[in-house]
Amino acid sequence: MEEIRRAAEAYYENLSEDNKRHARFIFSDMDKNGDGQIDLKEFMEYHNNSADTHPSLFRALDKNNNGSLDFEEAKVSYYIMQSGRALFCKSCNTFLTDVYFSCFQCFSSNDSTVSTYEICCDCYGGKKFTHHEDAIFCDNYSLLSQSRSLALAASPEKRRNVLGKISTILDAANTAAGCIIM
Ligand SMILES: [Ca+2]
Ligand SMILES: [Ca+2]
Ligand SMILES: [Zn+2]
Ligand SMILES: [Zn+2]
Repeated sequence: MEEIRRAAEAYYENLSEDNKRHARFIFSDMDKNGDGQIDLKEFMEYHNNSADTHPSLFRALDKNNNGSLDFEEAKVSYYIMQSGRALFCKSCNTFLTDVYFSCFQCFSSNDSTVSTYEICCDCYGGKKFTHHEDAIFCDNYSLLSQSRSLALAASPEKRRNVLGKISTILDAANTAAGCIIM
């Protein structure tokens, strides 16, 4: 989780003043009783309409374990939501705080209906998951470098597909960020 916290801090420092205000706005919007803290109930209610939340995410965000999030802790939540980093283990459903493994075939599939399959180190190491038999799992770091070699090794046409896919992902991320800046 420490890694995500550091990334969130760097991300926040590079936000425009408008976006920082927006992060503040989201925080006070979540803080229904206005006590300057987000408790689990407020957090879950706020994210009610989205599937990308889970109490394990809240617990991971609550750095000092006092059962609520102050603004500093909530900044990390803002980053996770904006960057699409809200990933949960497909097997045990816990929030993937640090390194995780992902099925390479599903990740690099050209079929947009195939969803990615991520699992935590415990589930992967303990073989506590069911996925297609021939799955090759890569950790998130090697996935990143594999994506590059995949893009470089692919035929020009396939490369366009890979790059197209990446830019679609980036577009989606930008649109998501753009939507709530308004
Ligand atoms: Ca509150
Ligand atoms: Ca706390
Ligand atoms: Zn797991
Ligand atoms: Zn797979």
